[in-house]
Amino acid sequence: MRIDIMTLFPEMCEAVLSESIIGRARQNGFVDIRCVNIRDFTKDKHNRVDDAPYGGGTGMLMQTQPVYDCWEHICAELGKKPKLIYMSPQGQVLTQQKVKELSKEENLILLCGHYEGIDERVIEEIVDEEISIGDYVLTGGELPALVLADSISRMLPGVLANDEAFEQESHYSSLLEYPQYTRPPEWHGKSVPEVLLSGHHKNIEAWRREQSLKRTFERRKDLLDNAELSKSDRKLLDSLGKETKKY
Ligand code: 4HQ
Repeated sequence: MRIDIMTLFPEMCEAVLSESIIGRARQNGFVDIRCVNIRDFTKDKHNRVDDAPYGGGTGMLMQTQPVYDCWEHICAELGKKPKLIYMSPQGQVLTQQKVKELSKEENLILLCGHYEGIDERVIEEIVDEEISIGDYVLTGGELPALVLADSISRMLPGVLANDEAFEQESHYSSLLEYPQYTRPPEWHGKSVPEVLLSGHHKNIEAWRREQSLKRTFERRKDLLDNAELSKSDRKLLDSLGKETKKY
């Protein structure tokens, strides 16, 4: 998969995408992520890409010309017009289901706005979908684009180790994670749960499932609506809350 990120801050994006798991995945060719500088496409003699909003008000807006020409350049290079996603608090809030869906695309273009945003006309012309990473306000679309690129990349074959990738597909997804422990076995007077030291794999698996279910029930009941639950899962959830209705 190839992802082109249109941004005024390509170095900021590049810095994040060069590290850790995504950095390695890019180096190994499992994902091709490019950070494209919108400013390189301005025709303004002073290299400006923004201007004041018509009708007045605070802040500056990104202008149509550099954004549009940047997009045309990417599409010409690819020989196609991939789905273009504009990172915006006005979009649908990102979910793992959406991530999974987008990870099936061959190409994506992510558009990052800065300042007060982008002239609406170019959004109408080139944007296929708006996505928000949550109901709070950031200074730019770069962090949201990086969140989206990261979440999509880890779904691609080869990016995660095999056992990690398996957990993605298993019934564990859509529940919260169980707690985990590593050495030492005792720290600040706290011991690691005994079952984890027992070497009894069946019991460990059952304990982890129970922990996942309990945590999800206590912290994020809403997630249970979409979880795949066995008969014994439901029995455990029943024992947690007598008053509970549907999950
Ligand atoms: N932005 N999820 C870009 C966000 C945002 C979000 C604010 C996007 C500023 C220019 N984007 N504008 N939350 O807060 O995607």
